[in-house]
Amino acid sequence: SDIVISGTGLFTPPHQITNDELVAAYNAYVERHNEEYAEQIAAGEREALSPSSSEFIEKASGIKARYAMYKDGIIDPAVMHPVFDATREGQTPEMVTMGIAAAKEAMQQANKKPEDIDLVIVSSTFRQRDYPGMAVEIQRDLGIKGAAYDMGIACSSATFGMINAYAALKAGIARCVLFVNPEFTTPGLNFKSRDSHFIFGDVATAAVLEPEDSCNSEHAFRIRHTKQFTQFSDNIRSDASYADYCFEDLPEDRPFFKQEGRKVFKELLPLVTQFITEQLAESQLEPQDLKRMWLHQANINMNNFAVKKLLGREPEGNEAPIVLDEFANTASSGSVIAFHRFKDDFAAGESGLICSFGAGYSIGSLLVEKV
Ligand code: CO8
Repeated sequence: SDIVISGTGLFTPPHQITNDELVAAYNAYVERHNEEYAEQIAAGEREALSPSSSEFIEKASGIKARYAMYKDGIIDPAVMHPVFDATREGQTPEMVTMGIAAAKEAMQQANKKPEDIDLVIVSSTFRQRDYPGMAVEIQRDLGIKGAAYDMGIACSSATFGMINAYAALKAGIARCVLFVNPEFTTPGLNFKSRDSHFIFGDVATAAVLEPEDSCNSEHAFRIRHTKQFTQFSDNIRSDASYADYCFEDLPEDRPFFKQEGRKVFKELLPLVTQFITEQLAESQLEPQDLKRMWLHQANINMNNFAVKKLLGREPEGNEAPIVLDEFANTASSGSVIAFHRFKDDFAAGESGLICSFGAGYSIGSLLVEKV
């Protein structure tokens, strides 16, 4: 039997932060910093910080706002990070709560009850705890029997996670998979960095995957082809490690996301367009045959560039929908948010591509067709 994505879900965090709010906090922080170190700056011993701007952010990235689980600390110039309680024994990490909210919507769309599911895959950029697995906690909380595990590969965690679900179903080792993709990115973002403070937001997505035989959902998309690619690059990097306590004098910005944005743009785009061209050719398709491309949501200029290269013209209407204006970059979730939001107008037999690209480098893609 073919494998289908029979439902998807989206959890939107409670707080929105606009560019203007974020920039106001950053610029107040810069002013404080430059006042505090005025003497050293004047003596040439320390560099003055420059202000950020909403115009730059929107023009360079297409981002207008982002969602956050916790807003107050992020927009407080004296704090500049989300403020929340550490998860202690018996308490539930945010990523589990976020994932369950998205999972419930996906199960509802797919018409599935906990007893129908026998594998839970949580795939995300970060893990709030190394073990026990967040997937196992979600499995317990939803009352699902069978197996559950965590995995991740940064920007392509969502597509690689769904491809893992597809492979487990194809191999017959699972009957119905709940894929959960919580991206609690704000604690991993350096809100004191002008180059990156605007890039990420929090979100969770989820999907149910199963053989077409058992599917009783009107939302189903058949997976026609999957493709994965990785090539080492540390142009996008975080050095945070469970062993960090062993070392003294680690730099303050060690845990955070860092990137060479220009290099990423330049190196990744040719890989992405070649990858998509190859994947479509392997399925005897041309880019023009797709109704829609639900692409990774890191940068609007990057997506427009990729689509233009593939179609030979600018994207029209909802051919390559953008959600990063509202959500910012959500690590691996962007292409799934776009799929969730922009899939209801498909007629049977129409095709589209869910494709992520980013840190690793990694590219993951599922060619799907409306059942
Ligand atoms: N405000 C005002 N000016 C600024 C700001 C700012 N905030 N930031 C930089 N500038 C200035 C620079 O100083 C520079 O000035 P000058 O020309 O005088 O030196 C000028 O603006 C241009 O700077 P850049 O060249 O850096 O600007 P770009 O046009 O390249 O835009 C972007 C920067 C938006 C970062 C862009 O390079 C980009 O998006 N690149 C693609 C990156 C990408 O796709 N990355 C993948 C992201 S990784 C991912 O998706 C998941 C990873 C894991 C998640 C981790 C979660 C925390």
